[in-house]
Amino acid sequence: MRISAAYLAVGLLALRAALASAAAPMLAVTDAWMRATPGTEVAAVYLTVRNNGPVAVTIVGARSPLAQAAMIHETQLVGTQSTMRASAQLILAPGQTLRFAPGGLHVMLHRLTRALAAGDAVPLELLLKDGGTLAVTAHVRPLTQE
Ligand SMILES: [Cu+2]
Repeated sequence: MRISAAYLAVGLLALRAALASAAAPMLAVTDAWMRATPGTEVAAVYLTVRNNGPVAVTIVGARSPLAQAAMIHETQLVGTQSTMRASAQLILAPGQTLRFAPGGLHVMLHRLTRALAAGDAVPLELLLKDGGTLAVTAHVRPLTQE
């Protein structure tokens, strides 16, 4: 029996699709946290994400059931002025670690459904370019946390 080239090509495409959708488990998120929010307008989530897989993974956004909108932001100093800009996509190379931390990258939650207190756990998802999602739980720390 001969295996046709066309059959092989379809098999390879299926394999590539399977690898693409497997991107989410290759990302490891640690130390996801945020400060307690006195109000419900905005809050910033910080975390560390590492790509343990063999292919680059692109993060294109975020969402949380506790916020009406979520965006990836980057804080930048322009002169003495601290500004935030939206980050359209973040590409993590194989083996790369990306830190979201105060003064830099953060997930901005807009219009929280309720105020968050120290000790609360906040569910969110990172959205990947391949359509996958990565579930993250951010732990709320006291407002004074640096
Ligand atoms: Cu922001």
